[in-house]
Amino acid sequence: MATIEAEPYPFELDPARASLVIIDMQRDFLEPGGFGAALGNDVSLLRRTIAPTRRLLDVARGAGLGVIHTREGHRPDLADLPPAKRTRGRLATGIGDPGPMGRILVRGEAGHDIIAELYPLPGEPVVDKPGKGAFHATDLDAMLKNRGIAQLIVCGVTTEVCVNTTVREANDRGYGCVVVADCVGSYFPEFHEAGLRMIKAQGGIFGWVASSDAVIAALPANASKEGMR
Ligand code: C5J
Repeated sequence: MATIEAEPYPFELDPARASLVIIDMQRDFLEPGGFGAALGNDVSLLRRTIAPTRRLLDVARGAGLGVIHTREGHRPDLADLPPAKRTRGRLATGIGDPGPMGRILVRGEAGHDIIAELYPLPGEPVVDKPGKGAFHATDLDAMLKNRGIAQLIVCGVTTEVCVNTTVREANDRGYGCVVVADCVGSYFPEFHEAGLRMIKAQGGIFGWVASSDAVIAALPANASKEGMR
């Protein structure tokens, strides 16, 4: 066991039962030529999560932690796209339409893929999710349970949408979640702040919030180095 300095209070991490979950770090959300940017969003607000997430990912891989990636998107025939999601926002160009990097949020298209900086290694599961939450209509829960995972270290975008939804779903399923504050991001700074506050409010009603430095310090290789000092 190792202790992560977190809010609202320290998180007792069991590395053998923990997994790093990286939510929707997709080109269409993060790259300047993608769908998010085409909608007028400032992608630099999301891109600042890339370097700390890369560092945490390297340490987690080195520590032998399981890593799971998710991507939001739909089948090419859009059979899994609810009409209510397709029409939401009254966008001239929306999900399934041709976008700057292929059909928007459609599996197999360039923009749907994960950014190069955080690309999954062979053997790291990629969960394709049609919803905001990573548990909805996916096999994520089964994969975690089959591996004996009870704790999630959560990174990704966006803080108030897919990260928050996933953490709430995970919390209801009994997982302890630590959201890594500098490894989650939003196009809206006020929603990012509120999204983190909602998670750790009321004694950690949905989970804990910690910095990537604090998580890295608690991961096995580093925890043992701390112990040797
Ligand atoms: C995610 C979204 N990944 N904001 N999607 O947060 O639509």
